[in-house]
Amino acid sequence: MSAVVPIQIIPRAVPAAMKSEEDAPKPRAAKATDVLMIFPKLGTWDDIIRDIPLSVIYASTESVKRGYRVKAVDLRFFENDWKQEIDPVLKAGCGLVGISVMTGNPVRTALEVSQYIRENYPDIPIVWGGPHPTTLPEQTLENQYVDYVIRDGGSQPLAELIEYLRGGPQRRDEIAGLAYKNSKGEIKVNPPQKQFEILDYREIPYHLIDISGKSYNRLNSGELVFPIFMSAGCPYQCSFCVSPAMYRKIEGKKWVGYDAKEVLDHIQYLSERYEFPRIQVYDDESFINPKLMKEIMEGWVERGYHHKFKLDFRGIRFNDIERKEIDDDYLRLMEKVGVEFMFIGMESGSPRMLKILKKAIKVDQILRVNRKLAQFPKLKPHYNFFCGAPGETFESLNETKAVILQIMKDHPAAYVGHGGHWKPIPGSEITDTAVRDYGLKLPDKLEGWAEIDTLDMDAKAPPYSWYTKEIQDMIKLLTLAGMILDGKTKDLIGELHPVMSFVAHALIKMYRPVLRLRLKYNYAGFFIEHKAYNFAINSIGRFLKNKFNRKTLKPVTPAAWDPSGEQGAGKGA
Ligand code: B12
Ligand code: SF4
Repeated sequence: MSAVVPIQIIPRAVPAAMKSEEDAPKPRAAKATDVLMIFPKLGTWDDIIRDIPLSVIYASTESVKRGYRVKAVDLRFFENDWKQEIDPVLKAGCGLVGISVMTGNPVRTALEVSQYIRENYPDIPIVWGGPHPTTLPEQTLENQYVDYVIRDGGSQPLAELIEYLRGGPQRRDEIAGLAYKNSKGEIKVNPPQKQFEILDYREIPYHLIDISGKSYNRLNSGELVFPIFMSAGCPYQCSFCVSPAMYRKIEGKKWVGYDAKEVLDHIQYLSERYEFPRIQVYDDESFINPKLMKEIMEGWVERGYHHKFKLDFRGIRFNDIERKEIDDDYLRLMEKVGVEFMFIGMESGSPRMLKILKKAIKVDQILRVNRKLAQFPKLKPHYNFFCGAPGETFESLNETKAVILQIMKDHPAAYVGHGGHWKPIPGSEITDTAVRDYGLKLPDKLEGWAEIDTLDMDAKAPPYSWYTKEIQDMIKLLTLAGMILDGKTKDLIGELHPVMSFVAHALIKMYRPVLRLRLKYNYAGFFIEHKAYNFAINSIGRFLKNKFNRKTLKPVTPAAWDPSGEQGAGKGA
């Protein structure tokens, strides 16, 4: 293997008549593959939620429409053999490699892939897209292995970048959302896109990935959960979330609901091509316009989808459920539709923390809505919360504890999240607060963000200046409460293994009174159960890894690519 080759910027001669180097003839010609889109390994999440890599599919839409040769590979299905998988494509000639990157562990694996490509195929440019580079384009580009960043929706800018690289008339300084290093090595960040990227479902190139429940499912259940959007954007300003920063660039309304008929036709279109029993709406906020959602739900029932699919929402808020339009009839309609899991952000049970988090909800509202939902047993609320954001104290955690216990009492079938430590996600307002007011040091290099991963329940508490031993103990207690007091752990294990489920059920039942006593006295001394719990979770992780045989589950490989673009488009192919 050759040594690390830093970015090669070959200065181009600029004829005098041209305005800038952007006008200069481009050096590249059409390649066997115009872009190889890569979804990297995420880490622990890969065995828990392995959803379709929608990011690389959506971002390829305009490129496929224009007839560019696009291949996609999902590295979650490979161990160390991922290099053999991408080598043939890169060797045959590839104009660009695109990688989709979220903050945390995906940064590590995306860097590993980028380094490999740079070292072995130094002429192939690399573009990163996704939430991480979107919020930190400059720092991402400072890394020697990243040549381009595309911020926000990737479809249009990616196609324009390909056109530029193929030597077409496209200028790269005119591609909205693109950031790059110019010929002097300076980082240039073009103005962002100012409209939401709303794609025509007929043009989304789902065929780039071989979609089936065998490969894409949760906890290796074999059940394909098809993700779709019913709206774009979110008008709220929660301080812990990246959405406000992302949507600030959008001109006009920060939320757009999709046409009801188009949403229903999209589902029809998918159901003719794939087999899936469940749909998850990936929207940030689905209920800004309850009338529109009602129209979708009525159409859903008219078309008989309620006999075919379960429907889960991840963007639904406590205040939505208290709107006057969302009355009992509305909730009954949701039950009829087959709505099951509703992920509702509670975030904290402390009035002070809710203010800091700018969640725009109140504690009494949380409790009221929970009691209301208890009357609709088919709807399963899953209330997410987290601990330890700047401003958190032992008292505020105590308030969260009280709310969790009350929720469980009022609605024993409800789920609460697993808690866990707050992490500084770049772009969120509260991350800036932590830096400004609490002296938190953020990674000054791209690779540092790989350490900011949230799925580390057993890891040591983060070294935040506002953490005390009391806070850390309380977070341990709440994390265990979030997993043990509701039926989540038992239900999840039930899906994995009947014997394991029976044993887990018995243990959880025996342990609950002990945990309740601990919670009553806020006592986290001799916390061997916490260690035992982490051990059990890690064992389940290993079990899942073994059960998920990557070699036999590989979805479409670049080598199997068919220029007609038809591969994998059949039902559960
Ligand atoms: C599904 C999902 C997950 C899944 C993973 C998806 C999968 N395929 O299995 C799981 C459960 C693993 C997950 C985990 C987490 N997630 Co998440 N997740 C989402 C969610 C709901 C949908 C992602 C998605 O597919 N969107 C649809 C696609 C089309 O959008 P997209 O990914 O943004 O892609 C577009 C552009 O970004 C761009 N693009 C993306 N990739 C590329 C690549 C190239 C080359 C180009 C040119 C363009 C491009 O083009 C696409 C459109 O054309 C989003 C919220 C949302 N509505 O998007 C949050 C979101 C991505 N998650 C977020 C967070 C905070 C997390 C967690 C940290 C949560 C936690 N508490 O643990 C973890 C950390 C992940 C990790 N370290 O591994 C944040 C982003 C934070 C960040 N900076 O990365 C989001 C935006 C939610 C939010 N508003 O806060 N998540
Ligand atoms: S947490 Fe949800 S409601 Fe709040 S800004 Fe983010 S997406 Fe919107």
